[in-house]
Amino acid sequence: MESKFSKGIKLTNMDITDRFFNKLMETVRNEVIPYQWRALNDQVEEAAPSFCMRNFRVAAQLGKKRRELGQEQLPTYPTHIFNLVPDSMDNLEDRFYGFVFQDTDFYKWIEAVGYSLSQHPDPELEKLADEAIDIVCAAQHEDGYLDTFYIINDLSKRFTNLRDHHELYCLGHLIEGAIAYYQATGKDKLLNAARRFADCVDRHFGPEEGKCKGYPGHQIVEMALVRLYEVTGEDRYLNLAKFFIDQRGQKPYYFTLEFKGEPEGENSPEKYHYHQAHRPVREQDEAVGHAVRAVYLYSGMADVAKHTGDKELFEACQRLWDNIEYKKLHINGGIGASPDGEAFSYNYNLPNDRMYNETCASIGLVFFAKRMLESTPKARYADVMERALYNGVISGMDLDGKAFFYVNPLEVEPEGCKKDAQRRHVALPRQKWFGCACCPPNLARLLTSISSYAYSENDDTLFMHLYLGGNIKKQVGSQIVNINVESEYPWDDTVGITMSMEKDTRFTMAIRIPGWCPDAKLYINNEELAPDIVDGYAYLNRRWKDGDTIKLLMPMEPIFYQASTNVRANVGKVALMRGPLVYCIEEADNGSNLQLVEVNVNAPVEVIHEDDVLGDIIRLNAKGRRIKESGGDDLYIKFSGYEYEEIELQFIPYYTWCNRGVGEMKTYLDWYKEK
Ligand code: FUB
Ligand code: ZN
Repeated sequence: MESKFSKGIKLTNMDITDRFFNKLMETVRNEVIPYQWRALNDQVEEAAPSFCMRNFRVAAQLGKKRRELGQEQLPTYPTHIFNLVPDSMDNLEDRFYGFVFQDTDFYKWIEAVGYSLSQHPDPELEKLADEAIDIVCAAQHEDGYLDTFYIINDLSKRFTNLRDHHELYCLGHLIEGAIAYYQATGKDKLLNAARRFADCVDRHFGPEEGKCKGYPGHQIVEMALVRLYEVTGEDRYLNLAKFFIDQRGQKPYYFTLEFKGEPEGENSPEKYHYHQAHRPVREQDEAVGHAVRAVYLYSGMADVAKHTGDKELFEACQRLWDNIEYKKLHINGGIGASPDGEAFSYNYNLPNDRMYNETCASIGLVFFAKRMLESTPKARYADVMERALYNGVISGMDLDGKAFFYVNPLEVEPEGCKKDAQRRHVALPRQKWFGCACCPPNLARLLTSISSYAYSENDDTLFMHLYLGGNIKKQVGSQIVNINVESEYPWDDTVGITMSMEKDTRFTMAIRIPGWCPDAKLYINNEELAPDIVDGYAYLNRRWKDGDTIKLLMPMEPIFYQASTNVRANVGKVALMRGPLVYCIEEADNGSNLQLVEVNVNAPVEVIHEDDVLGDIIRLNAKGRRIKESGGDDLYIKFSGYEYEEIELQFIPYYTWCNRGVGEMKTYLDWYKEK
């Protein structure tokens, strides 16, 4: 934490021209946001209903009745049901349906809408959003409380099941959505609703005597409260975030107090690991439990540490980060190796075909990386952010934004995903929507705000973490400097930067040298440099003048990688990458029975530019061989070795897999060397 902090650039300060991300962002803007709106309103026939907007309407009606008749006149419903699915969509009752956290479907939608509007004004979308905000705000209880599950079912039970229910999670997403919409439009109706709910929570929880000492079962409110503090300047939001963080893991365990009457077992130590509440967070050094919750917590910890200068808390973030990066990270940036609890597994247990790797977990890892980078710019944080973003995050969506993966495997045998209990959670192909629809809207909010991940700044430095192309405005003293970044990343190896400004100005461009390319070269005005590289960033501090150029050259040879030998699943195997992209082979190009193919690691790999059904991409062709089938009708035969036929293996970028129907896929392959 010794260096000066930075902050992600404002979305309005960058006009993105990046071909790769522009396509993704346009897909979100034109497909995902409108589709999601229909999903929130249960208008997508082939998808599981969300009930989200309906729940807000029902809550508002009940609120009206409550005010007219009194709370005691209203019906109550049980609050132990986690996901209420009606038998039929006809004759629904005036009650809450769906998962307990269904409100967040809207909050994530409005966040993506906010980010999108800040870059692409769209009066029609804004009008729709305003109307939706009216519906949401009408549901808010007089004292600011806003969670339709309890408003509809039984208000007297609110905040009584922090472990399993998601009121504080809903508040977190509400805050994030409200801030995005406020910053895009200047309209503060939803922000005020978020503040009122945050104030209600602040009155209920805290260190003061008489207040509840609980903390959320599903984190996110911590980082959201820090954002609310940043936007409003109100210390109490930061203090509340810190309270939730420090309370977690204290003894006596809050969840045990909360569930006094519960049968033994429910509050077992595993449950505490699941919630990262097994120990005070400052003492934790291994990423455990539900992966999304974990990385949301670590992000909140990094935020609080940054704002309070809390070294001890930041050191805990660093230890947890190291554990993920060195022991628990799949090559595609996926985390959460265990489907049991959507959770981290033990160190180095990184299976290829039965892992979980939820899209949201990789997104959460990107959040965590962003915060680590803003506190201490180390290229390795950005390397992981990039690994996740270009691989296991965007594989969560198909190329036309109409279907989504919840889990992101590295190897697939379709029959196994249907018939093997350990792989059944790998739903093929991508799904139209999910009853528990956390991943698609999470993708939408991340992709629409991508520039704030790619670049961060402080008064005198612009950090380039990712090589996103576009025009950036940077305030330096009283002057606005325009920084134009031309980039065909991740396909092309050259990034060109041109400065325009009225007066010569001193500031620092801090450019990340990617971990995958230690031989990157930098040029200023076409002269090669040997800059100071600190923690993987080249710091170019000078008096810049109009027309100055920087060129970053990152030779992008295809490279085979092997995992640490501690990763049992991948001993004797290699994965192919080019630049930040992980590649895989699919049945569509290579036939079935991919267990029979091996790749030749010392033959040249051909780089092929293709513009086809998978988009304008680079494919890689490698020499390989296929074991000839043997054995006949016998399951076991006396050893005689295999016979091979030579083949050409066709690799595609991992994120494009499963866009041509369901088939086998492999990322890690057996290898051999030509004699
Ligand atoms: O609990 C809310 C969300 O649902 C989690 O973040 C996801 O992992 C899914 O379980
Ligand atoms: Zn998810």
